[in-house]
Amino acid sequence: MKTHVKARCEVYPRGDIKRFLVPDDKVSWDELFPEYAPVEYTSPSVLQMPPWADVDFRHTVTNGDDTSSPHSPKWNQLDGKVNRRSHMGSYQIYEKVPRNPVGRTGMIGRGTLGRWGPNHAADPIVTRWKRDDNGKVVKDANGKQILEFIAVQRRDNGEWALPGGMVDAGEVVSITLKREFGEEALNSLEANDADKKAIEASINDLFMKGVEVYRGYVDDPRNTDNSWMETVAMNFHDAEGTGVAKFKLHAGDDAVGVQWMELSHDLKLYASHINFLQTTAEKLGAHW
Ligand code: RP5
Ligand code: MG
Ligand code: MG
Repeated sequence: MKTHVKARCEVYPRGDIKRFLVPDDKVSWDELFPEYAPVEYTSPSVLQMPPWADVDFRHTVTNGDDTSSPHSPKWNQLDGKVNRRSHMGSYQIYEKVPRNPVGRTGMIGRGTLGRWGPNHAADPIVTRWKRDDNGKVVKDANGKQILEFIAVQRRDNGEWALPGGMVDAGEVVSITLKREFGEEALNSLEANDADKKAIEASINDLFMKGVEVYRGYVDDPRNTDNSWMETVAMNFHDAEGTGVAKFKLHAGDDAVGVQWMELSHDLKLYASHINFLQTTAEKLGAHW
């Protein structure tokens, strides 16, 4: 990703804190910007140190003469169970903290993100061909087949998005993809045991063969100069329309809505999800 736009949104999500405005030509760290005075913000819920968040290691604990840091993250490495490696290559540490590899955001601290540096997510892109009432695949004016994908409406801001979520510490991406899809698009968290088993089986079936569409930085409105989202987006395509078609969609957890959405270039979606969908359409030779 060459630049970011949503990561410079004027008002930071879930509050009224305003970022320092970064013009397009001052995003890159290579450009001098002496007036740059980013706002510092880390949300109170992150500072309470839930299990998914880092400690604020910059504040050292003084114990008599002994000044020791309670925590010193191992940057650019697997740090215990926490993956601090970036898909973008090695990131820089500047004034003790990681520096956003894409550039300035107008905010320092972690905002609402738990980890310093990369915060890893996974995005399942579940697709099928659009069909008419007789089950015949629909084509556009150029004879290209039209894709539909499963979109969820986010609880935090009402925007439509891929049903993605954070990779838990120690979790492998293939598990995150299935777990988040089950939670957000099929409401697996609230299903009874029998339904849970059925949901799991159908997801396992569909998610057996996926195609990686994107791996890297996400232009997410929660990003800061020191914390940012990264993802692995995988496409699971039901070409015959026989597998996913039987899924009963039911929004759950972080999602308040779920639907099959027709894919086209002019959709307005959360973060940089539209870019992952464009690549999906290209890979499948679909209408865009
Ligand atoms: C985006 O945030 C990722 O692409 C993923 O869709 C999502 C993960 O965060 P939550 O949905 O858990 O808030 O950057
Ligand atoms: Mg989730
Ligand atoms: Mg989510």
